[in-house]
Amino acid sequence: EEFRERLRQKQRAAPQQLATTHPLWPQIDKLTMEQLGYAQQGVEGGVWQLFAEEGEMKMYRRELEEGGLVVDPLKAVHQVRGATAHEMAHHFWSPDVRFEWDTSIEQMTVLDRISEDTLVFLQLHKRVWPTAQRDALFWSHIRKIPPSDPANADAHDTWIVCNQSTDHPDAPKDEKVVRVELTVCFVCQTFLDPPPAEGEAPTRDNLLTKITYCSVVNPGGWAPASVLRAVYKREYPKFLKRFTQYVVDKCAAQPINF
Ligand code: 18C
Repeated sequence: EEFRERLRQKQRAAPQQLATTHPLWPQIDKLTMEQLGYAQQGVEGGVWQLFAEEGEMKMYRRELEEGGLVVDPLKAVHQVRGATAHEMAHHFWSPDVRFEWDTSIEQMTVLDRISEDTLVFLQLHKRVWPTAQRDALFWSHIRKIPPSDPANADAHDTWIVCNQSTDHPDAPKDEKVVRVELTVCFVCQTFLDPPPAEGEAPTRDNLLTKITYCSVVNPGGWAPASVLRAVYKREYPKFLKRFTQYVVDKCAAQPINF
């Protein structure tokens, strides 16, 4: 009970400062909630094909082309022990640690701070032979889902990060670099499993976090389908394994941050 009270105090002390007056806000709010619903839909029904599996991690894709470009939607699920949904989501969102885990990036700039939970990023990605180099310009929003939301079901708590391509006056298109279009969501739920003993505060051994990562990336210009699908198949599993291990290792010696 003492632990729960400390948690309640912490939540009262840090009210979310929402970007409700920013012109992008209605889009950010709508897309984030849509993506949460999309992430929580199962992968049954035959449209999703499993293409990578390692331990608890499973990755599915749907083959899809738009205007002759491969845009294959991806949906990945994973489970990790030892870190919370908040810790996972925070590290996925924070610009401070991006280079620690996203090996596809060459440069990253925060172009705008829409609010304390929403940033605009410009990223230059590594070039993949034989195609032009890519960049990505997107807003990135992190949010805790209210405990009363049905999306929480039997979870202890749920967090989401949603990334979506946007425009920005400080990032005109470069002739040599092709801009991708992306929609990405990263949803995490903490479960206390096994639950702590009666009256005991949870330790990291009680934390089980379920992760769903969905993305659709339109390459924005010519890229051979075979090269693109090979990069996709190699890079997504590498990213999710590396990222989750990074967060677990980094948080291991720190107090739990729900
Ligand atoms: O979600 C991830 N990272 C977030 C924070 O950076 C954010 C970024 C998303 C970027 C999406 C990909 C952008 C294009 C990348 C170009 C290829 C780089 C590969 C480098 C290999 C050395 O949401 C984690 C992202 C993990 C990235 C996996 C790579 C995905 C490839 C998908 C297809 C890319 C289409 C265009 C590439 C054309 C080249 C054939």
